[in-house]
Amino acid sequence: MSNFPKGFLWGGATAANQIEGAYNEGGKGLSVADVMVAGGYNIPRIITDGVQDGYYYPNHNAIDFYHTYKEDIALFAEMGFKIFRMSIGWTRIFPNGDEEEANEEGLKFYDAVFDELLKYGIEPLVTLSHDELPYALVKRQGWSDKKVIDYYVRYAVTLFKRYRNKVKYWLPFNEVNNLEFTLGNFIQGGILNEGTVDFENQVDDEKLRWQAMNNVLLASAKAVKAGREINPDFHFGTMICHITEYPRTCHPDDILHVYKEDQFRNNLCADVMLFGEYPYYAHAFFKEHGIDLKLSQEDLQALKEGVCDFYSFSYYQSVCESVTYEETSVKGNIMGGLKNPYLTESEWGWPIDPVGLRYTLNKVYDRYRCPIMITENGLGAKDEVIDGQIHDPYRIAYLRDHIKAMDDALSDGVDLIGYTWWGCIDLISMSTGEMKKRYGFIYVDLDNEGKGSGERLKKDSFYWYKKVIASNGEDLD
Ligand code: BGP
Repeated sequence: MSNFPKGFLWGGATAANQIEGAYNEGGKGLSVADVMVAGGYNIPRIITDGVQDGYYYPNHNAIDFYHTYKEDIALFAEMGFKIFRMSIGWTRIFPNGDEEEANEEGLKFYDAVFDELLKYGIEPLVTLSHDELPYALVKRQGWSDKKVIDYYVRYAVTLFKRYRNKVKYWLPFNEVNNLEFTLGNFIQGGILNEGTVDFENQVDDEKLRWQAMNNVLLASAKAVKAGREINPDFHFGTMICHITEYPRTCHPDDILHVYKEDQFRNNLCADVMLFGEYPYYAHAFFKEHGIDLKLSQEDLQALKEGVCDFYSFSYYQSVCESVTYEETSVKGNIMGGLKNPYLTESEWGWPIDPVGLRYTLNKVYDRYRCPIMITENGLGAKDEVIDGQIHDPYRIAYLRDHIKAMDDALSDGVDLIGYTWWGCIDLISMSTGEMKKRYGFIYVDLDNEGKGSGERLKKDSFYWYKKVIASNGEDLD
């Protein structure tokens, strides 16, 4: 007997910028994703100052979900999805981010998407901001500008009012803690050097970064409070990029190092979003680094009043860290860290660690004691089409092992309520801009240059996941 409770929310996850395409249709403005050119494994995505001739921007057309959503949602329904995670493109609603009036055409598009999902009994889970900050706000130093809080709250309230009877589950920000990483500076924070920059050469002004982070957390809290006033039945979740860290050795310095890393990397934002205040270790850090967030009484009150009610996170991998270990072999991957000799890796160098998922679920439940949803987990891999079929046993194996880990965590007593596999349909990779880094159960016939028919094909994993959902996690053969 599996431990999955009745009503467990099985589904898949996406983001507007990685699926919709139609980047300049329906009155949409430019977002950060629209100025990122394609990269590759270990090739950073160049960010251009506006859209420029001579570059290929993969998110502009993505997989064209803007025009194919009916067909795609029918496939999700066929798999038996109970929930579908998607984001709303901020610039479809407010093209420059700071308008007084919302763009009706954008709102209508999402009305149609939600209606389609609800027709099949699929619950929408909506991220308000998934790497889609309006580019016009980036030009004004993104989230480090306090005014962006008001623009975001206006955007959020517009959505809450419009969709109050269609959407119950909301995530204010995708991987909110990534703002603290260099990679997140541009994508999440929109803090940009003058002119053309790339990930490698991001400006790294620590004070500005924390100011931006604080503005994001305040914006989240204010939106959550406003949302609950509009519909008390709304559920709000954190969305943390959880990089589970292991000490590479049992040297006490390594244990302490990893503990501190975990606090800052994984816990800090969730602590604010679920406990309603900055934790003690953050105060100590701010003091030591001369960071003054200038929090007013009103701000402190806002953080308290706008706490989320469930914990959600992305889990792809674990990494090893050490301050004592002499590592001669290759470093970890995009998330840093050292290689773990006990784990295998994906073709893109991401360690595969299902036991780490059980460990992480226990760890976060222990800390927050609230319902938990895994809102991203998945394997990016190359697929081959042979006679119209895609055999992807590697994806099924990854999924099976992670579902077993969830089952084990449920038996440990963790209150896990849902699981949305990342990239349930092939989409544009966030870090590389590639199509060939495929996550989907549904194959999309497009290559890295956006060439192909766009046709959708069901992979073996499509049928496998369907069976898992139908048996509520029981049938994993
Ligand atoms: C997360 C992002 C997603 C997604 C995923 C996989 O960090 O929230 O948008 O893309 O990672 O990463 P990638 O697309 O780089 O393989």
